[in-house]
Amino acid sequence: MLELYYSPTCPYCRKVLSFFDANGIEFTPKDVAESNNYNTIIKLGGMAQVPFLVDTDRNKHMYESDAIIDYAKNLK
Ligand SMILES: N[C@@H](CCC(=O)N[C@@H](CS)C(=O)NCC(=O)O)C(=O)O
Repeated sequence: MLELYYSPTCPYCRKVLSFFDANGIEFTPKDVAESNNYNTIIKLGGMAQVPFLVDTDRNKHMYESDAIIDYAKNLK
């Protein structure tokens, strides 16, 4: 399962969200303003930056919108 940590006002996040939407990529959205999501990013990746992708099946996580899109492309 893919989890995308994002902020609704972040243009890099919107780019990834648009790509996921256009390509029918299933994911769980995680708004960093909610719950403990912000702390989770810092704990896993070390930086408070969005977008941040977690692939729970492959135990991978990454920053950078272009890297996230490339990663998702290669899953298809
Ligand atoms: N190069 C990054 C830029 C991401 C970025 O600048 N995100 C902003 C929000 S729009 C952010 O999280 N800033 C907080 C920080 O970098 O500490 C990408 O393409 O994902």
